[in-house]
Amino acid sequence: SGEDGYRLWLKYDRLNQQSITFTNYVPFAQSWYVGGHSATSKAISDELEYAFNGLFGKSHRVVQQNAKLVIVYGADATTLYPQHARQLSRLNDEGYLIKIVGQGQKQKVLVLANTDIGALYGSYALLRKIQTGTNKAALNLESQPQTDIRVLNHWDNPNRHVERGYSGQSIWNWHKLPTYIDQRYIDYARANASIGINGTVLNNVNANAIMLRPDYLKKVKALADTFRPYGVKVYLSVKFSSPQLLGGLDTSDPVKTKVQQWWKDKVAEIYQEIPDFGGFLVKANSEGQPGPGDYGRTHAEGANMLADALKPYGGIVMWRAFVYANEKNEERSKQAYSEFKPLDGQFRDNVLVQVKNGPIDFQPREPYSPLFGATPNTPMMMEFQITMEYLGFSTHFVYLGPMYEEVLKTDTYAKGQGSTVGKVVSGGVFPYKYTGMAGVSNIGMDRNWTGHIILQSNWFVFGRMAWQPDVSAEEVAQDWVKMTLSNNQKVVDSVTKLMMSSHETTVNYMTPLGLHHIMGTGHHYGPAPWVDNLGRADWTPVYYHRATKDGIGFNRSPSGVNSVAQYLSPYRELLSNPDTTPEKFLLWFHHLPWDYKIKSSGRSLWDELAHRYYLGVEQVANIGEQWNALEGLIAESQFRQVQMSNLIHLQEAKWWRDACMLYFQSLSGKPIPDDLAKPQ
Ligand code: GCW
Repeated sequence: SGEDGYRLWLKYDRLNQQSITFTNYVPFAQSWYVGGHSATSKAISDELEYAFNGLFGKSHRVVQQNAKLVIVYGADATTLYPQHARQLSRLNDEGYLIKIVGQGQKQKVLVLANTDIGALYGSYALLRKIQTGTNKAALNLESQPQTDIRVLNHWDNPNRHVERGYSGQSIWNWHKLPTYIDQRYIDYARANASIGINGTVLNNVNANAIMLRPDYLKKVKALADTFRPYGVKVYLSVKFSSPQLLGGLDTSDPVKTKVQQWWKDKVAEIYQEIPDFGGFLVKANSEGQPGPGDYGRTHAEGANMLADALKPYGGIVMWRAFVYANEKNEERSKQAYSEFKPLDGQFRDNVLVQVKNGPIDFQPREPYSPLFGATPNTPMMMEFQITMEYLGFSTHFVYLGPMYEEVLKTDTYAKGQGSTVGKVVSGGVFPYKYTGMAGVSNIGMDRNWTGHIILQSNWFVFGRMAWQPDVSAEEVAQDWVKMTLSNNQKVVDSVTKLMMSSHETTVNYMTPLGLHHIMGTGHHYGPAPWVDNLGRADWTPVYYHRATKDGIGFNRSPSGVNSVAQYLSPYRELLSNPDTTPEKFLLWFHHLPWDYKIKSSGRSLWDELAHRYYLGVEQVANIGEQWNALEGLIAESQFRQVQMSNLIHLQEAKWWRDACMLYFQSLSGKPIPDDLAKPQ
């Protein structure tokens, strides 16, 4: 049924005819006009038609003069509404204005933009305002994206397996492309456009060179053609050794003319098919992938070769900073900074360096990567993980908005106070030519797209935060609940509250107080803090928690591996001392005795650890109870899906707690505090 989650936040369920929202907005649904003749203008009309029929049970398109809702862009907008031309001229190509003008019968809503894509974003914004029951008076809006490149990264392989994907197979049906255009591709583009995502990297960063073969480029072209009206550009991950693998060359050394020529020819071939192709994403010299380092060249030399090939067409390179190697003999959290900071200024102007939010690897919680704020001349692009590799796959109820927000709002002090990570990423600290944010997709063939209804919100919030890095996670959660589940106040309040605390809850039962990388080896599901025999320190849990009978935690302070030196003052000094380190990062930066006194609670470190693990489980139990109280207020199928997942979630939270407590107890030799050790 339509309630099973397939329609995401674009459900457009019928509004109650008695509601103020219905009365307020129904005149516009009965009298709307969209200007222009582009494919995007048609996409806008299609969406309005569909949405208004859903929300109001009626929709009527009229000529411009008679319309109560007018959506126009470009010259139409400035000619028809010269009074708004100045405001429009201050907006970029993707921005929009929504205006409510006139009174009573004469009242009109205007959606104005410089381009058809801006008008598309404005239309989705208007629909969102209606879906969330916004008062008409609050409809005057001006918005434009604060980052340029807002992309999903699909870790999808050509055989449809999704690396770290927990929602079924890849939605890209390479076998039936280019001829068969699945409706899902169009719905995917609609969903992305509705939250401002303007690009997609179709394939895994652990790239298969096959994607650049002429027959695959035809398939990629078919997707690009499908997404174009929705403003979603296509990008590809490329394998650095493609000149050898596909071209039959004997090298992929970036300084060799024949290698450069091979890429130039390949890029020309791509643009022949896809004139607005976005560019390349590259994982090089990382976890076994080939790269410029194979020839003694730097990351900059590798990236620049590709950038030069793409430049004539306006394409860009997103070069990943996720590089680390056990052989380097440097602590893993420090390696990306050590490698890339010295390269600042050496990259072409169409290269962005894409950095994971934290310095290790998408842990439930990490401090921000010190590369943010460290490179005045090289745009650092944010990479968030939307898929839940280290956060319970797709059975745990976890909203990532607060986690993204925590990172984006942290101050780097790069140019004094207020130089938040979000500002760095959006070019507000250093004037980057390009800015961007990438989210590793959680989408698959599951009916509900993301394997768990609640996890749809992570796709949603990623888009909203890429558009506006300082948007509040709570506001976005509310919008999502209203659009996806229900406008019922009890549902909105209760689910938003659960969502807002769900990330902290997960950290509590998985990795409290700054613990990290203690998940099961390889698959990263469930606890395995005891694993100590992997032969590589940088993959081994005991190396990260360092628990012994004396204490626990990783000393990254100046008396240890001194990764804190990569942060700027005064954050650096704060992190150097356990007494001033935020408790959430305590064991990330310090090794402390079990009886170290925790400031906020006065408990010993051991008791605090136990307290958090037990609290996490209680909080998960509470999610289940609160959810159950909403029965009847949410569509049956959505309700049941989440209810069943909550049962798994609770079992697994207990698994985490018990496994970690028993293991750490075997080292600390301390009892579980009395107030916790009641029968469960
Ligand atoms: O988190 C790790 C994952 C790998 C992934 C890698 C990366 C795509 O375990 O599966 O590979 O990060 O980001 O490159």
